[in-house]
Amino acid sequence: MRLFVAVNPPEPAVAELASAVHDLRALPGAERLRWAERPGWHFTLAFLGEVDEALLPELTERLGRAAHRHPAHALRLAGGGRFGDRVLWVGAEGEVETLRGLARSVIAGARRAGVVVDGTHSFHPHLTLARSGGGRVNLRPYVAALVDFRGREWRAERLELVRSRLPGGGVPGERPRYETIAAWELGR
Ligand code: 2AM
Repeated sequence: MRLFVAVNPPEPAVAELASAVHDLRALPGAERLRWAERPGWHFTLAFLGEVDEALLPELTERLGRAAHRHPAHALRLAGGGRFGDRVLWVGAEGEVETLRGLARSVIAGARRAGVVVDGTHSFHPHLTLARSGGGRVNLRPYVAALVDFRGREWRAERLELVRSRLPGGGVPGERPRYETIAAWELGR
């Protein structure tokens, strides 16, 4: 099964972001972007890819330990950026170092459980808002529109192991479905 490990912002922070995204969607070219669906907005700490179900018991054990070792921490959604012209994201401010440490433990734990985790990219906390489909869209105006976005503070308290089911029917524009299959309170 296809898995990733994430932290999800709580509803009040999501609602503020939704209002900023509503404005972004009025910018030129917005209809050509694939917008991530609001219920799935998350910070990916590690993308695990296809994981053999046999590894799940050890993986969940190790992720639970990683969650235990890092405290709940204060974050806010703030600013924006892009990965080339492919991905538009909103960033995080606050106790980001704690989130980074958690991501490192998650990756190390997953590896010890036998999962092959791509380690070529350094962890860059971001919540993906939109991806460019085939059509090239200049993302700079979107990033500029997010510069002043600074949401309320919230506490990252939960680590989640999420299953991603890719759309099967080949329906253009269909999004993956996310399902949390295990979760742990941080620092407990
Ligand atoms: P992204 O937000 O930067 O696109 C579920 O697909 C999550 O895992 C997404 O948030 C995605 O990050 C992340 N991810 C990281 N590497 C990925 C990959 N190779 N394929 C799909 N998703 C990946």
